[in-house]
Amino acid sequence: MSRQNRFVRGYAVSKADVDVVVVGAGFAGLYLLRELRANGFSSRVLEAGGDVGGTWYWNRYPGARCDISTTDYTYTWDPELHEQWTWSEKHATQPEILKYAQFVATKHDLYSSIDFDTKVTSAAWNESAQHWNVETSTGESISARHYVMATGCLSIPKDPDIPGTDRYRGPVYVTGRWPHEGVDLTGKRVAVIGTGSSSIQSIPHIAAQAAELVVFQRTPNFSMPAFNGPQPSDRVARLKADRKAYETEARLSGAGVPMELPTVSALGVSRDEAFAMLERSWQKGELLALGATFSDVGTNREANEVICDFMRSKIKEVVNDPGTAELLSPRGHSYGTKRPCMDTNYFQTFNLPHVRLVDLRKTPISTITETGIEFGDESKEFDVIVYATGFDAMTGAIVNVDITGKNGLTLKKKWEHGPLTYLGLTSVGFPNLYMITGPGSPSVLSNMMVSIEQHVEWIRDTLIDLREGGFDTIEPTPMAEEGWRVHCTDCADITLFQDTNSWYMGANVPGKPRVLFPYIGGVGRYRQTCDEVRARGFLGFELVGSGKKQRNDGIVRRVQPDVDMVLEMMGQLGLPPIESMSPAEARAFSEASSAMRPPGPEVGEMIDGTLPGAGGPLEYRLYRPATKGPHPVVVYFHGGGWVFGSHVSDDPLCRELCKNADVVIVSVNYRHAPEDRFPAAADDGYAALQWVVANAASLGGDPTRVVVAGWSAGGNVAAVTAQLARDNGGPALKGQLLLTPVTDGSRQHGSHHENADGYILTKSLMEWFWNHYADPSDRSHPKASPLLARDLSGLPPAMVVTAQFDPLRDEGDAYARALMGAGVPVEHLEARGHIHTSITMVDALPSGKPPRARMAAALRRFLH
Ligand code: N01
Repeated sequence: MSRQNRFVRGYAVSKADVDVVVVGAGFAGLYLLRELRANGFSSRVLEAGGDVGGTWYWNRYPGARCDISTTDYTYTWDPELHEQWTWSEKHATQPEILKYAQFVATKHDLYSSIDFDTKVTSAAWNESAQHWNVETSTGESISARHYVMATGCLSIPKDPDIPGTDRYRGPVYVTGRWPHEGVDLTGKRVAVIGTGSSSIQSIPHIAAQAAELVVFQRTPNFSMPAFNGPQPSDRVARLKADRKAYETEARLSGAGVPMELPTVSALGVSRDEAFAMLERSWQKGELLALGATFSDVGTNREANEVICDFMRSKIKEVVNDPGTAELLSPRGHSYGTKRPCMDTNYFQTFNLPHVRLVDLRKTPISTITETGIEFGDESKEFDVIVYATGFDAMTGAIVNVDITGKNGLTLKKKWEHGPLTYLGLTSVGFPNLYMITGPGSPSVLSNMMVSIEQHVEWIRDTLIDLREGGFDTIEPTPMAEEGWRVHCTDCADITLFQDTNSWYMGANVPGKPRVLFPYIGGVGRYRQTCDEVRARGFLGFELVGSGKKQRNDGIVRRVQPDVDMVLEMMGQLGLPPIESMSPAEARAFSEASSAMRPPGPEVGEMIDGTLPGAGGPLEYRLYRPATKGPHPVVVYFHGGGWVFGSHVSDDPLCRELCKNADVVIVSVNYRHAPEDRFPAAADDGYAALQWVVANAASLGGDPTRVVVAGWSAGGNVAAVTAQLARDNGGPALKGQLLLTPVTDGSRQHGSHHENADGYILTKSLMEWFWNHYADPSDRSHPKASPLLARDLSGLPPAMVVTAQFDPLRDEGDAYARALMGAGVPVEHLEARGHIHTSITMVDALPSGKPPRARMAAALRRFLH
């Protein structure tokens, strides 16, 4: 029988030849096994432990519990379980969770397909046979079409990397490998090294038995009381009312647990109010509650510091000795960038007379000895040492197995500079290999149950699609994998994770690459992405079957993640298109939107005034830095398609540029269309420049150091003003800063079609702007279309910023190239993943910060 036939019919020729080998019999392996069987795939599960349960089989240290509520940390795929199993408390203990795994495995008769005490020693892709050869510690060779690593994210304890660990002659325990029969520490002198979740849970229990306990702490951690007890009544009520709706909400949420979305900035309320809000979250005793109190604690360090202060105040309240309280108080890393912990009387334990805290930053361990530990200038004897030093997380268990893909490439080698995956599920060069909750998926930043079920279902559905489509193999394309890497990095870059040495960043294992291993874009968005990949014909994958091949190359997420969220939110609001409004309505809409945004940073001074324009007085707003003047001057023109906006409408951007470039900014309210059509705006731009230079000294500016700048239609006015200044004998300019400028009224460029819809500025809105501003016959005039000027030489140095998903992108790019061609020095920044408006959204979209930093640097270069 051909392999193809066997695969289609879905039964095993022999135990040594199956459709799917799954490594690991934790919650992922169990559910996958059940789904594979239910869908006619022959399968084997290989498990290194002696029973099911995965992490809950191994982590038996005293006090081990799950810190996601049992309302949420529970399978959803078998509705009968909700009737047949009752969780006894809010946070289940390790023994209870293990019993649950055993109960499910028994109920669904899964044990018979699992080989326990069986490690995979190697797995190699056989290219000619198109299957995996899996070798086990029991000497078996198994061939499988598909190979799934369901090995968990925190399975391989890391080497404690402390000198002298081999010397110690007393008993040593590792929290992640705690003896099954338990350990009696009564009357013992115990050392615990490490203060992560495992340690924080176990320390109160160890202290209750030990005669003496010394805790060796390198980095203090944030922890809140678990307030364990009955399941949370509000969640229970919601589950009873509509379980399906609750589960759907969890699946589409940020972290796999239904939470109310925060809308308030931690900096937008008084400190007292912030602390009162945090207190309410604290009282919930839920791991995710504190972080979900405010909208900006994940991205804004100052906002995050509010939570840190609150948490430190709580430690001070319970720890009697102020010195110990301070030592236990985390400083120098943002809340949430190391896994926050939940405890029961952890901090209180340090009030006990036989418990001591040692600060390894002040007194590092010089060596472990035969009888104890030497640290600082002390040498202390211990009866027992407990290592709670953590795991080689996310990748440890995967690369621990020798996995060899195409052309002899091992996964370990491929990942030596960081894991490369597509969706955290698959990897180029390793056909038919899948990772459940692998690096590049939400995994440890989520309720693992939700993420496990999502991955299992995606793999199941993919295997069914392959079978139905007559395909034998699936492998991601290099473009898709690189696109996913970039997207994961974009997501990580807007958070505070990068600054902290955590296991999330691989920083706990010497030599491990420093990247954010899990995907931080959120459980719901991630699920939608995975679903989209399948719905779009396995976008980013190559599928091969006998005599057929389907390669659907592409990148699934290209827009910056925060920009994507804004687009989604705006889509949900269902706003009417601006081009369906009258100019007056559009102006009111623009003003109302501006009123809701963050104000931008403080500047030294803001003064409103009027200046003479080409057709009458124009309002302006002057922004002055807090530093000593006179300052160089930027004459700024706002965006708004010549129709709306004003001298104050780009306030946040002007403030930030003023502060960061240390310049005076004069933002001008040039005349607007349709009341004042072309060339009113252009003439006002030039008139304003002349007035500012003539009056620079009285404005606190330096008339010899002046730049024009503008965004969108304002970029058009700035570019035109620079040309008018060149052609009319001055004033001399030091530079021009053009942010996503309008440069060509013909609108023939490809980006007008490519990005016609969906990115706020649309093709039809641009047409509406032009129709209000200029007659078709005027649009080719260089005062309307600076790109069409016959000569661009002799213009001041420029910085041109264009955005990837902007209809105006190509005309901005063309202007940058044309300036360069004319010998003008140009810095051209093509902002990847940005849209027309996103770079101006100060303090709202963190991904706009790097391009704006480049803009401020350009101004400094032009002017200082
Ligand atoms: O491990 P950790 P863990 N010298 O890596 C210290 C999950 N979990 O087993 O921070 C001295 O967090 C290290 O110090 P530092 C959860 O996701 C969940 O506690 O690197 N100290 C740190 O203090 C959790 O995050 C649950 O400076 C050394 C500690 O050891 C993850 O598992 C319960 C050292 C390690 O902390 C891991 O938690 C338990 C050295 N050489 C765990 N090396 C629940 O759901 C390391 N350290 C409840």
